[in-house]
Order: sequence, then C-alpha cells, then structure tokens
Amino acid sequence: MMKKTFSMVLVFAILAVMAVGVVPACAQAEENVFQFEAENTYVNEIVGGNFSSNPTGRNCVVKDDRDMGASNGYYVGSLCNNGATVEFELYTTEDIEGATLIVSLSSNTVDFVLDSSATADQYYVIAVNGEPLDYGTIPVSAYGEFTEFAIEGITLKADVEYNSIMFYTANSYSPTSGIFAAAPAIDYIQIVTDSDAEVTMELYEGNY
Ligand SMILES: [Ca+2]
Repeated sequence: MMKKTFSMVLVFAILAVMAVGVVPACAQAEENVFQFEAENTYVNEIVGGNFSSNPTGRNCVVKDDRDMGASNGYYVGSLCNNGATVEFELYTTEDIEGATLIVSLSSNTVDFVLDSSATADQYYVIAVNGEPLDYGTIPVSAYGEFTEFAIEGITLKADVEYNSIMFYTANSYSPTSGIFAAAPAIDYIQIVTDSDAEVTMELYEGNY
C-alpha cells in the first residue's frame, strides 16, 4: 500500500513538472514585423528599363498615380534591364534565423512570371547576403495591385557591415517590343521574426 501511494505521488509530481514545462511552449511566440520601403533605398546607381527607355536612378522611383496600392505612395519600378539592382541594407541588433521575408511586388510594364531558376527565361534573383533564394515563381501583372509573397528561412546577422536584401534583374527576356527583361515593381519588404531583435534599414532621403 505504502509503495503504491509513493508511486502515485511520483506520477503526479512528474505530471506537474511536465505541465509546468509545457506552459512556455504553448504560449504564442510574438511575431515582430519590420517593413522597409523600396523607395527609401539607395537608388542612384540603378540603370532600369521600361518601354524602349532606360530610366536611371531616382527616375526609377515611381509615384503610384495608377492606384496600385503602393505603401507610402511610391515604389521602385522600370527595372526591365539586365543588371538592374535594388538593394535593401538592413541592420539587426541580434542574429536572426528562420525569419520570413515578405516582398510586395507588381509590375509597371507587362505581365511576368519571375523565376528563381537560373535556367529560366524570366530568371530573377532575390538574394540575402549574396545567396539567391529558391522562391520558385512569382507572378506579377501590369499595373496590378501590389501583392505580398512570403519567402521562409531567412537568416540575418548582427556582426556584419550590413545585411543585403538584393533584387537583381538577371535575364534578357523580351516578351514584346520595347521590353528587354523580366522584372517586378518593388513596393516594400518585410522581415517577420519571433526573435526580440530590432531590425532597421539604412534610409536614403530625397528620392521622391
Ligand atoms: Ca513603397
């Protein structure tokens, strides 16, 4: 009898410890969202492309006067030229792993299906710290509403000069006269993380 009681006490004790141990895991991890506008990046060296033109630098910062729903009223577009690059320079107070990168994209030229495969006609690079992301495909439509696409498994580092989130036009796809590459219009990016890190961006003033 004595032995049985002791066993039951032991079982309850173990259950109690398990219950206490389970509480923090059940608590919903809080997600922090950091949003950065493309129009606030360093745009001065962009050599873009739109219908038979090559807008450069701040001319690639476009006012959303066609009601595409751009955050902050502006986006970076006219990137249809092989080599056109938009780079977000991010800082984080702590290393971050397993974050989600949200990209808000549309097109201010024609419809595209951007593809992360290097052999695809519409090969378009989105890279974090120089590593191209395997995002599959992203469709964008001409003057369509800006739409968010999520890419998982992002790592950012605290002890670097800055973290580079780079958009790079890596093709010479020509679906119609006057268009010589597939590329999106970029509204903003978000970093979504359950860590306590603070993420900021190098802001460039006076682009619009
Ligand atoms: Ca924007």
